[in-house]
Amino acid sequence: MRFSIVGAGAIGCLFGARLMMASHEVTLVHRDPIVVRALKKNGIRLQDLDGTLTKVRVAIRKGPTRLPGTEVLIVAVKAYDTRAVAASYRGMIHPETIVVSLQNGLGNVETLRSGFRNEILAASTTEGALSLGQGYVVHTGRGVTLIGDARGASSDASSRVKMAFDRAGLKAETRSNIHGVLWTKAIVNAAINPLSSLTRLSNGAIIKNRGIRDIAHSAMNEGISVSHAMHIKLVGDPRKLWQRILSSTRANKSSMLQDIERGKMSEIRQLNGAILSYGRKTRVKTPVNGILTKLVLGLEESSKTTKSKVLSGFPVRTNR
Ligand code: KPL
Repeated sequence: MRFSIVGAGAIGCLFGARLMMASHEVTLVHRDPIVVRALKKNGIRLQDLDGTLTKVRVAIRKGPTRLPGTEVLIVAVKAYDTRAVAASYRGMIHPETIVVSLQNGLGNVETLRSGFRNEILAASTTEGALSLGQGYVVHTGRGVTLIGDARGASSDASSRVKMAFDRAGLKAETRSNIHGVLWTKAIVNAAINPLSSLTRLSNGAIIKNRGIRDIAHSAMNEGISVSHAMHIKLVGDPRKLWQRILSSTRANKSSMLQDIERGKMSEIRQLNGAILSYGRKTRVKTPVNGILTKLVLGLEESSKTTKSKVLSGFPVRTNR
């Protein structure tokens, strides 16, 4: 199959490398010329679960760009960049191309619909991926990727993408209730990512800490109440999934902690922030998600400043 992947972060590189190694055609697209240059020079460096390092050559383009011949376009950018992707690719992608949102957070599919007339699938993954620099990714934990048609229709496209992922060693399953999957995962991420960012603890350390577990459970209970008020059918109990994800990605730093450490924006608005705003709409109280949102917004602010100081010795704008 011919894949294009927009977003050469940890997840984009992990999926790109694995699909390439399974003989699919892959083009990675990234908007930052520095990342594009690094990937052109070194390819993707993938460190496997057993420590093996493999260099994988992929085609890399600076985006936004036309991607003729693409059968599947995977959107693997951060949730706060989805709007920019939808706007900049409007009218550029062949109508037959299947678009797959492989992202954390709520609202990505709805945002992609504003820019793509294509069939849109949503995918939610629990694969652990840690970025060690441009194009250098460590696969820190095996997970599963659930895929489904965003309109809830049964789709041949979901099965084909699932098969391609499976053959690439990325265990995948199709789901008809993909919105329930996305909500369940968002509730879990909202109880891992901000807590790991605020404490700087790895996923494995979080699971051992009683106090953090209590906060995580309160955050998840609020998310569950909001999802009920929204008539979303969750897929399993988020509290059990929380436990499972943390133990299978022990060695991982959550994606939000990775962003904070780089002085980048985080996905707090699309996780706890989204639960908070849906809570307001449905009149469900979400004080813990509210506090976590405000704290991480503060953290974003301070880590931006810290990064500037580290870079130059005095505060400068980093434009990232
Ligand atoms: O989705 C993740 C993330 O970091 O965003 C998990 C699965 C929690 C892995 O860290």
